[in-house]
Amino acid sequence: MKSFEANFDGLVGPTHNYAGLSTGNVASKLSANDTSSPKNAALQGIAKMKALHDMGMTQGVFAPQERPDILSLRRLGFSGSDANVLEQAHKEAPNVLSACFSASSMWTANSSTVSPSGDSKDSKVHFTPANLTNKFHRSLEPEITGNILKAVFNDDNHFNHHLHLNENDHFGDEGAANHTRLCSEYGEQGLEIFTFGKYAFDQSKPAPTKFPARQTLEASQAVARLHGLSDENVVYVQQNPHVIDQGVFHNDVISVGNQNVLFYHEQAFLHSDAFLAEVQSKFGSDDLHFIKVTTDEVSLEDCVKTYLFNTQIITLADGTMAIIAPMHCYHNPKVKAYLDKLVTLNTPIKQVKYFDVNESMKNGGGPACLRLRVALNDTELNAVNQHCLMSDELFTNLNAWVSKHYRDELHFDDLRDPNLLMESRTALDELTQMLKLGSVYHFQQI
Ligand code: SUG
Repeated sequence: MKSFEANFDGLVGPTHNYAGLSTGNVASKLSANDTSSPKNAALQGIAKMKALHDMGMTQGVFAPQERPDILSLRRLGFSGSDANVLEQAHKEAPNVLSACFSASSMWTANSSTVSPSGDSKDSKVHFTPANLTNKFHRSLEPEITGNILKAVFNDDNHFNHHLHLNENDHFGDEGAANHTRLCSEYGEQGLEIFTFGKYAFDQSKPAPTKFPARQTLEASQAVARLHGLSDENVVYVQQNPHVIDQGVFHNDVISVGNQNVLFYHEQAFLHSDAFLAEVQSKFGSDDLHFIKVTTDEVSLEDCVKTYLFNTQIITLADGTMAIIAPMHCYHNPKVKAYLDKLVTLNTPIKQVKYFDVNESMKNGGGPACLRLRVALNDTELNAVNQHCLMSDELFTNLNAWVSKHYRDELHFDDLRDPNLLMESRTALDELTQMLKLGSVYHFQQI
Protein backbone atom coordinates (compact mmCIF):
# COMPACT_ATOMS: atom_id res chain seq x y z
CA MET A 1 0.00 0.00 0.00
CA LYS A 2 1.22 3.52 -0.78
CA SER A 3 2.27 5.61 2.21
CA PHE A 4 3.45 9.19 2.57
CA GLU A 5 3.83 12.07 4.96
CA ALA A 6 0.98 14.57 5.21
CA ASN A 7 1.69 17.95 6.75
CA PHE A 8 -1.06 19.72 8.68
CA ASP A 9 -0.20 23.39 9.00
CA GLY A 10 -1.73 25.60 11.64
CA LEU A 11 -3.83 28.36 10.18
CA VAL A 12 -2.84 31.61 11.90
CA GLY A 13 -5.75 32.90 13.97
CA PRO A 14 -7.27 36.42 13.69
CA THR A 15 -5.69 37.61 16.98
CA HIS A 16 -2.02 36.95 16.09
CA ASN A 17 0.06 39.39 18.14
CA TYR A 18 3.50 39.90 19.67
CA ALA A 19 3.28 39.71 23.45
CA GLY A 20 6.77 38.54 24.47
CA LEU A 21 5.27 35.58 26.30
CA SER A 22 7.93 32.93 25.79
CA THR A 23 10.95 33.15 28.07
CA GLY A 24 13.73 31.12 26.49
CA ASN A 25 12.49 31.93 22.97
CA VAL A 26 14.73 34.75 21.77
CA ALA A 27 12.53 35.97 18.89
CA SER A 28 9.39 36.15 21.02
CA LYS A 29 11.14 38.38 23.54
CA LEU A 30 12.70 40.60 20.86
CA SER A 31 9.33 41.17 19.14
CA ALA A 32 7.39 41.98 22.31
CA ASN A 33 4.84 44.74 21.70
CA ASP A 34 5.63 45.09 17.98
CA THR A 35 2.61 45.68 15.78
CA SER A 36 1.56 42.42 14.15
CA SER A 37 -0.33 41.77 10.95
CA PRO A 38 -2.78 38.88 11.43
CA LYS A 39 -3.75 39.14 7.76
CA ASN A 40 -0.21 38.87 6.41
CA ALA A 41 0.60 36.11 8.91
CA ALA A 42 -2.33 34.00 7.76
CA LEU A 43 -1.68 34.66 4.07
CA GLN A 44 2.01 33.73 4.44
CA GLY A 45 1.02 30.44 6.05
CA ILE A 46 -1.60 29.65 3.42
CA ALA A 47 0.90 30.43 0.64
CA LYS A 48 3.37 27.93 2.12
CA MET A 49 0.65 25.28 2.37
CA LYS A 50 -0.36 25.83 -1.24
CA ALA A 51 3.23 25.71 -2.45
CA LEU A 52 3.73 22.30 -0.81
CA HIS A 53 0.45 21.10 -2.26
CA ASP A 54 1.65 22.24 -5.70
CA MET A 55 4.90 20.32 -5.15
CA GLY A 56 2.79 17.16 -4.92
CA MET A 57 2.69 16.89 -1.12
CA THR A 58 -0.41 15.97 0.87
CA GLN A 59 -1.15 19.17 2.73
CA GLY A 60 -3.71 19.65 5.47
CA VAL A 61 -5.09 22.70 7.24
CA PHE A 62 -5.42 22.78 11.04
CA ALA A 63 -7.91 25.28 12.45
CA PRO A 64 -6.79 27.83 15.07
CA GLN A 65 -7.96 28.02 18.69
CA GLU A 66 -10.78 30.15 19.95
CA ARG A 67 -9.20 33.46 20.99
CA PRO A 68 -9.66 35.41 23.10
CA ASP A 69 -10.12 32.59 25.57
CA ILE A 70 -12.97 34.25 27.47
CA LEU A 71 -13.60 31.11 29.51
CA SER A 72 -10.07 31.23 30.94
CA LEU A 73 -10.40 34.93 31.73
CA ARG A 74 -13.64 34.20 33.60
CA ARG A 75 -11.97 31.27 35.39
CA LEU A 76 -9.37 33.76 36.60
CA GLY A 77 -11.98 36.03 38.10
CA PHE A 78 -12.85 38.57 35.40
CA SER A 79 -16.60 38.89 35.16
CA GLY A 80 -19.61 40.70 33.71
CA SER A 81 -20.29 40.98 30.01
CA ASP A 82 -17.58 39.80 27.59
CA ALA A 83 -16.74 43.46 26.94
CA ASN A 84 -16.36 43.96 30.68
CA VAL A 85 -14.11 40.93 31.03
CA LEU A 86 -11.81 42.32 28.35
CA GLU A 87 -11.79 45.84 29.78
CA GLN A 88 -11.10 44.65 33.32
CA ALA A 89 -8.28 42.31 32.25
CA HIS A 90 -6.78 45.04 30.06
CA LYS A 91 -6.62 47.36 33.05
CA GLU A 92 -5.69 44.92 35.83
CA ALA A 93 -3.75 42.12 34.19
CA PRO A 94 -2.45 43.08 30.74
CA ASN A 95 -0.13 40.06 30.53
CA VAL A 96 -2.96 37.66 31.24
CA LEU A 97 -5.07 39.39 28.61
CA SER A 98 -2.46 39.07 25.88
CA ALA A 99 -1.83 35.43 26.83
CA CYS A 100 -5.54 34.71 26.35
CA PHE A 101 -5.33 36.32 22.89
CA SER A 102 -2.25 34.46 21.69
CA ALA A 103 -2.51 32.80 18.29
CA SER A 104 0.21 30.35 19.35
CA SER A 105 -1.74 27.33 18.13
CA MET A 106 -0.42 28.17 14.64
CA TRP A 107 2.69 26.15 15.62
CA THR A 108 1.09 22.76 15.16
CA ALA A 109 4.41 20.99 15.69
CA ASN A 110 3.51 21.66 19.34
CA SER A 111 -0.09 20.61 19.04
CA SER A 112 0.49 16.91 19.60
CA THR A 113 2.68 13.87 19.05
CA VAL A 114 1.66 11.48 16.30
CA SER A 115 2.75 7.88 15.85
CA PRO A 116 1.88 6.23 12.55
CA SER A 117 0.15 2.88 12.30
CA GLY A 118 3.41 1.18 11.24
CA ASP A 119 4.81 1.80 14.72
CA SER A 120 1.91 1.12 17.07
CA LYS A 121 0.82 -2.24 18.52
CA ASP A 122 -2.81 -1.85 17.38
CA SER A 123 -1.79 -0.64 13.89
CA LYS A 124 -3.68 2.62 14.29
CA VAL A 125 -2.42 6.18 14.01
CA HIS A 126 -2.08 7.58 17.56
CA PHE A 127 -2.47 11.21 18.64
CA THR A 128 -1.69 12.76 22.02
CA PRO A 129 -2.30 16.51 22.32
CA ALA A 130 0.59 18.30 24.01
CA ASN A 131 -0.20 19.82 27.41
CA LEU A 132 2.28 22.69 26.90
CA THR A 133 2.39 23.31 30.63
CA ASN A 134 5.53 25.42 30.61
CA LYS A 135 3.88 28.56 29.23
CA PHE A 136 0.52 29.79 30.46
CA HIS A 137 -0.66 30.97 27.02
CA ARG A 138 0.17 27.60 25.50
CA SER A 139 -1.33 25.59 28.35
CA LEU A 140 -4.71 26.88 27.15
CA GLU A 141 -4.47 24.82 23.94
CA PRO A 142 -4.75 21.05 24.61
CA GLU A 143 -8.52 20.64 25.06
CA ILE A 144 -9.48 22.39 21.81
CA THR A 145 -6.51 20.77 20.04
CA GLY A 146 -8.02 17.42 21.01
CA ASN A 147 -11.42 18.48 19.63
CA ILE A 148 -9.90 19.56 16.33
CA LEU A 149 -7.76 16.42 16.00
CA LYS A 150 -10.87 14.29 16.53
CA ALA A 151 -12.76 16.31 13.91
CA VAL A 152 -9.97 15.95 11.35
CA PHE A 153 -9.05 12.33 12.06
CA ASN A 154 -12.57 11.20 12.68
CA ASP A 155 -12.56 7.42 12.29
CA ASP A 156 -12.03 5.01 15.18
CA ASN A 157 -11.07 2.24 12.79
CA HIS A 158 -7.85 4.03 11.94
CA PHE A 159 -7.21 6.75 14.50
CA ASN A 160 -6.64 6.46 18.24
CA HIS A 161 -6.95 9.69 20.25
CA HIS A 162 -5.52 10.07 23.76
CA LEU A 163 -6.11 12.69 26.41
CA HIS A 164 -3.19 15.11 26.92
CA LEU A 165 -0.82 14.17 29.77
CA ASN A 166 -1.39 15.42 33.33
CA GLU A 167 -0.95 19.17 33.46
CA ASN A 168 2.14 19.51 35.60
CA ASP A 169 5.77 20.43 34.93
CA HIS A 170 6.77 16.82 35.68
CA PHE A 171 4.92 15.79 32.55
CA GLY A 172 5.60 18.91 30.48
CA ASP A 173 5.02 17.86 26.88
CA GLU A 174 5.61 20.04 23.80
CA GLY A 175 4.50 17.50 21.21
CA ALA A 176 6.19 16.79 17.91
CA ALA A 177 8.66 19.68 18.30
CA ASN A 178 10.72 17.22 20.35
CA HIS A 179 9.95 14.14 18.31
CA THR A 180 11.17 12.94 14.96
CA ARG A 181 10.79 9.68 13.13
CA LEU A 182 13.20 7.88 10.87
CA CYS A 183 12.03 5.14 8.52
CA SER A 184 12.64 3.54 5.16
CA GLU A 185 9.08 3.83 3.83
CA TYR A 186 6.57 5.98 5.73
CA GLY A 187 4.15 3.08 6.14
CA GLU A 188 6.70 0.64 7.53
CA GLN A 189 7.90 0.27 11.11
CA GLY A 190 9.99 3.35 11.91
CA LEU A 191 12.27 4.57 14.67
CA GLU A 192 10.77 7.28 16.88
CA ILE A 193 13.24 9.67 18.51
CA PHE A 194 12.03 11.51 21.59
CA THR A 195 14.23 14.41 22.69
CA PHE A 196 13.76 15.75 26.20
CA GLY A 197 15.16 18.72 28.09
CA LYS A 198 15.29 17.34 31.62
CA TYR A 199 14.52 14.47 33.97
CA ALA A 200 11.45 15.34 36.05
CA PHE A 201 12.10 13.18 39.08
CA ASP A 202 15.89 13.16 39.28
CA GLN A 203 17.27 16.59 40.14
CA SER A 204 20.86 15.32 40.09
CA LYS A 205 20.85 14.98 36.30
CA PRO A 206 22.05 17.76 33.98
CA ALA A 207 19.49 20.46 33.16
CA PRO A 208 19.56 23.99 31.76
CA THR A 209 20.12 26.74 34.31
CA LYS A 210 19.00 29.92 32.52
CA PHE A 211 16.00 28.94 30.42
CA PRO A 212 13.36 26.28 31.08
CA ALA A 213 13.48 22.76 29.72
CA ARG A 214 9.93 22.38 28.50
CA GLN A 215 9.90 18.63 27.82
CA THR A 216 10.63 15.92 30.39
CA LEU A 217 11.84 12.39 29.78
CA GLU A 218 8.89 11.11 31.78
CA ALA A 219 6.43 12.88 29.45
CA SER A 220 8.10 11.38 26.38
CA GLN A 221 8.00 7.90 27.95
CA ALA A 222 4.30 8.30 28.74
CA VAL A 223 3.52 9.23 25.13
CA ALA A 224 5.49 6.23 23.85
CA ARG A 225 3.53 3.97 26.24
CA LEU A 226 0.17 5.42 25.20
CA HIS A 227 1.04 4.97 21.54
CA GLY A 228 1.95 1.31 22.01
CA LEU A 229 5.51 1.71 20.73
CA SER A 230 8.04 -1.02 21.32
CA ASP A 231 11.36 -0.29 23.08
CA GLU A 232 13.36 -1.56 20.10
CA ASN A 233 11.86 1.18 17.98
CA VAL A 234 12.23 4.13 20.32
CA VAL A 235 15.26 6.23 21.25
CA TYR A 236 15.25 8.82 24.05
CA VAL A 237 17.94 11.46 23.98
CA GLN A 238 18.55 14.48 26.15
CA GLN A 239 18.90 17.82 24.48
CA ASN A 240 22.17 19.57 25.33
CA PRO A 241 21.18 21.83 28.29
CA HIS A 242 23.76 24.38 27.14
CA VAL A 243 21.87 24.99 23.87
CA ILE A 244 18.54 25.37 25.66
CA ASP A 245 20.22 28.14 27.64
CA GLN A 246 21.13 29.80 24.35
CA GLY A 247 17.61 29.92 22.99
CA VAL A 248 17.05 26.42 21.59
CA PHE A 249 13.77 25.95 23.42
CA HIS A 250 12.62 22.97 21.32
CA ASN A 251 14.70 20.29 19.65
CA ASP A 252 13.26 21.24 16.24
CA VAL A 253 15.30 24.45 16.46
CA ILE A 254 18.50 22.38 16.19
CA SER A 255 17.70 19.12 14.44
CA VAL A 256 15.22 17.62 12.00
CA GLY A 257 14.79 14.18 10.47
CA ASN A 258 12.99 12.64 7.52
CA GLN A 259 13.03 9.00 6.41
CA ASN A 260 16.73 8.03 6.34
CA VAL A 261 18.11 11.51 7.02
CA LEU A 262 18.95 13.08 10.36
CA PHE A 263 20.10 16.69 9.97
CA TYR A 264 21.51 18.13 13.19
CA HIS A 265 23.94 20.56 14.74
CA GLU A 266 26.94 19.06 16.51
CA GLN A 267 25.87 20.68 19.79
CA ALA A 268 22.25 19.48 19.65
CA PHE A 269 22.42 16.43 21.88
CA LEU A 270 24.02 15.44 25.16
CA HIS A 271 26.12 12.29 24.69
CA SER A 272 25.80 12.62 20.94
CA ASP A 273 28.01 9.65 20.01
CA ALA A 274 26.08 7.17 22.14
CA PHE A 275 22.81 8.53 20.75
CA LEU A 276 23.90 8.23 17.12
CA ALA A 277 25.19 4.70 17.73
CA GLU A 278 21.82 3.69 19.20
CA VAL A 279 19.97 5.25 16.26
CA GLN A 280 22.26 3.46 13.80
CA SER A 281 21.80 0.09 15.46
CA LYS A 282 18.02 0.40 15.93
CA PHE A 283 17.41 1.80 12.44
CA GLY A 284 18.66 -1.51 11.13
CA SER A 285 19.88 -0.42 7.70
CA ASP A 286 23.14 1.15 6.53
CA ASP A 287 21.23 3.46 4.24
CA LEU A 288 21.10 6.20 6.86
CA HIS A 289 22.48 9.72 6.46
CA PHE A 290 23.65 11.62 9.52
CA ILE A 291 24.17 15.18 8.31
CA LYS A 292 26.11 16.98 11.01
CA VAL A 293 26.60 20.74 10.92
CA THR A 294 29.61 21.92 12.92
CA THR A 295 29.86 25.14 14.92
CA ASP A 296 32.56 26.29 12.50
CA GLU A 297 30.14 25.93 9.62
CA VAL A 298 27.16 27.56 11.38
CA SER A 299 27.29 29.02 14.88
CA LEU A 300 24.61 28.31 17.43
CA GLU A 301 23.63 31.97 17.30
CA ASP A 302 23.05 31.76 13.54
CA CYS A 303 21.00 28.57 14.01
CA VAL A 304 18.73 30.42 16.44
CA LYS A 305 18.54 33.55 14.25
CA THR A 306 17.88 31.80 10.93
CA TYR A 307 16.13 28.58 12.00
CA LEU A 308 18.36 26.51 9.71
CA PHE A 309 17.07 23.37 11.48
CA ASN A 310 13.47 24.47 11.76
CA THR A 311 13.22 23.56 8.13
CA GLN A 312 11.02 20.86 6.70
CA ILE A 313 12.77 18.05 4.88
CA ILE A 314 10.24 16.61 2.50
CA THR A 315 10.39 13.69 0.09
CA LEU A 316 9.27 14.54 -3.44
CA ALA A 317 7.61 12.19 -5.92
CA ASP A 318 10.95 11.37 -7.58
CA GLY A 319 12.35 10.18 -4.23
CA THR A 320 14.73 13.10 -3.74
CA MET A 321 14.32 15.42 -0.78
CA ALA A 322 13.85 19.18 -0.57
CA ILE A 323 14.38 21.57 2.31
CA ILE A 324 11.67 24.12 3.05
CA ALA A 325 13.50 27.01 4.71
CA PRO A 326 12.59 30.47 5.97
CA MET A 327 13.92 33.52 4.06
CA HIS A 328 16.13 34.21 7.08
CA CYS A 329 18.37 31.35 5.86
CA TYR A 330 18.59 32.94 2.42
CA HIS A 331 19.65 36.30 3.84
CA ASN A 332 22.38 34.94 6.16
CA PRO A 333 25.55 34.46 4.03
CA LYS A 334 26.98 31.63 6.15
CA VAL A 335 23.74 29.68 6.29
CA LYS A 336 23.01 30.27 2.60
CA ALA A 337 26.53 29.08 1.72
CA TYR A 338 26.01 25.97 3.86
CA LEU A 339 22.69 25.14 2.18
CA ASP A 340 24.19 25.77 -1.29
CA LYS A 341 26.89 23.23 -0.42
CA LEU A 342 24.50 20.76 1.20
CA VAL A 343 22.54 20.14 -2.02
CA THR A 344 25.77 19.14 -3.80
CA LEU A 345 26.75 16.51 -1.20
CA ASN A 346 26.05 12.81 -1.40
CA THR A 347 22.71 12.92 0.49
CA PRO A 348 19.08 12.68 -0.69
CA ILE A 349 18.62 16.45 -0.19
CA LYS A 350 18.82 18.04 -3.63
CA GLN A 351 17.08 21.41 -3.39
CA VAL A 352 16.13 24.22 -1.02
CA LYS A 353 12.99 26.35 -1.31
CA TYR A 354 12.77 29.57 0.68
CA PHE A 355 9.54 30.95 2.13
CA ASP A 356 8.53 34.22 3.74
CA VAL A 357 6.98 33.26 7.07
CA ASN A 358 8.27 36.36 8.82
CA GLU A 359 5.16 37.05 10.92
CA SER A 360 5.59 33.62 12.51
CA MET A 361 9.40 33.83 12.71
CA LYS A 362 9.11 37.02 14.78
CA ASN A 363 7.51 34.88 17.49
CA GLY A 364 10.04 32.07 17.14
CA GLY A 365 8.12 29.81 14.77
CA GLY A 366 9.69 28.63 11.50
CA PRO A 367 8.36 26.42 8.68
CA ALA A 368 8.72 23.24 10.74
CA CYS A 369 6.93 24.72 13.76
CA LEU A 370 3.98 25.51 11.55
CA ARG A 371 3.38 21.90 10.55
CA LEU A 372 2.32 18.64 12.16
CA ARG A 373 3.57 15.56 10.34
CA VAL A 374 1.20 12.66 9.99
CA ALA A 375 2.48 9.61 8.12
CA LEU A 376 -0.47 7.85 6.51
CA ASN A 377 -1.27 5.13 4.03
CA ASP A 378 -3.92 5.47 1.30
CA THR A 379 -6.71 3.94 3.39
CA GLU A 380 -5.95 6.22 6.32
CA LEU A 381 -5.83 9.28 4.09
CA ASN A 382 -9.28 8.39 2.76
CA ALA A 383 -10.53 8.32 6.36
CA VAL A 384 -9.29 11.87 7.03
CA ASN A 385 -11.81 14.72 6.89
CA GLN A 386 -11.29 15.61 3.21
CA HIS A 387 -12.47 19.21 3.71
CA CYS A 388 -9.27 19.88 5.65
CA LEU A 389 -6.98 18.94 2.76
CA MET A 390 -5.49 21.69 0.61
CA SER A 391 -6.86 22.06 -2.91
CA ASP A 392 -7.11 24.89 -5.44
CA GLU A 393 -10.65 25.52 -4.21
CA LEU A 394 -9.76 25.54 -0.51
CA PHE A 395 -6.84 27.86 -1.25
CA THR A 396 -9.17 30.36 -2.94
CA ASN A 397 -11.73 30.08 -0.15
CA LEU A 398 -9.19 30.48 2.63
CA ASN A 399 -7.65 33.56 1.03
CA ALA A 400 -11.11 35.12 0.63
CA TRP A 401 -11.99 34.21 4.22
CA VAL A 402 -8.83 35.86 5.57
CA SER A 403 -9.35 38.99 3.47
CA LYS A 404 -12.91 39.25 4.75
CA HIS A 405 -12.28 38.73 8.47
CA TYR A 406 -8.68 39.56 9.41
CA ARG A 407 -7.25 42.88 10.47
CA ASP A 408 -4.23 44.35 8.71
CA GLU A 409 -2.68 45.35 12.01
CA LEU A 410 -2.99 44.52 15.67
CA HIS A 411 -1.53 46.25 18.69
CA PHE A 412 -1.89 45.53 22.40
CA ASP A 413 -4.54 48.24 22.92
CA ASP A 414 -6.75 46.63 20.25
CA LEU A 415 -7.21 43.58 22.49
CA ARG A 416 -9.74 45.36 24.71
CA ASP A 417 -11.97 45.99 21.68
CA PRO A 418 -15.08 43.75 21.92
CA ASN A 419 -15.41 43.98 18.13
CA LEU A 420 -12.22 41.95 17.82
CA LEU A 421 -13.81 39.19 19.87
CA MET A 422 -16.89 39.20 17.63
CA GLU A 423 -14.79 39.29 14.44
CA SER A 424 -12.77 36.34 15.66
CA ARG A 425 -15.85 34.27 16.57
CA THR A 426 -17.58 35.07 13.27
CA ALA A 427 -14.46 34.07 11.35
CA LEU A 428 -13.96 30.82 13.28
CA ASP A 429 -17.60 29.86 12.99
CA GLU A 430 -17.40 30.28 9.22
CA LEU A 431 -14.15 28.31 9.13
CA THR A 432 -15.62 25.34 10.97
CA GLN A 433 -18.32 25.23 8.30
CA MET A 434 -15.77 25.44 5.49
CA LEU A 435 -13.65 22.65 7.01
CA LYS A 436 -16.69 20.69 8.24
CA LEU A 437 -15.32 20.43 11.76
CA GLY A 438 -18.57 20.67 13.70
CA SER A 439 -18.73 22.63 16.96
CA VAL A 440 -15.17 22.36 18.23
CA TYR A 441 -15.10 25.70 20.10
CA HIS A 442 -16.64 26.59 23.46
CA PHE A 443 -18.52 29.58 22.03
CA GLN A 444 -20.26 27.18 19.64
CA GLN A 445 -21.32 24.87 22.45
CA ILE A 446 -23.26 27.33 24.64
O1 SUG B 1 6.00 28.18 22.19
N1 SUG B 1 6.09 31.26 20.51
C1 SUG B 1 6.06 29.83 20.44
C2 SUG B 1 6.89 29.33 19.28
C3 SUG B 1 6.74 27.85 19.09
C4 SUG B 1 7.67 27.33 18.04
N2 SUG B 1 7.46 25.94 17.84
C5 SUG B 1 8.41 25.02 17.61
N3 SUG B 1 9.67 25.25 17.78
N4 SUG B 1 8.01 23.86 17.24
C6 SUG B 1 6.54 29.21 21.76
O2 SUG B 1 7.50 29.74 22.33
C7 SUG B 1 5.37 33.43 21.33
C8 SUG B 1 4.09 34.15 21.64
C9 SUG B 1 4.31 35.60 21.99
O3 SUG B 1 5.33 35.93 22.57
O4 SUG B 1 3.42 36.43 21.65
C10 SUG B 1 5.21 31.93 21.28
O5 SUG B 1 4.34 31.38 21.93
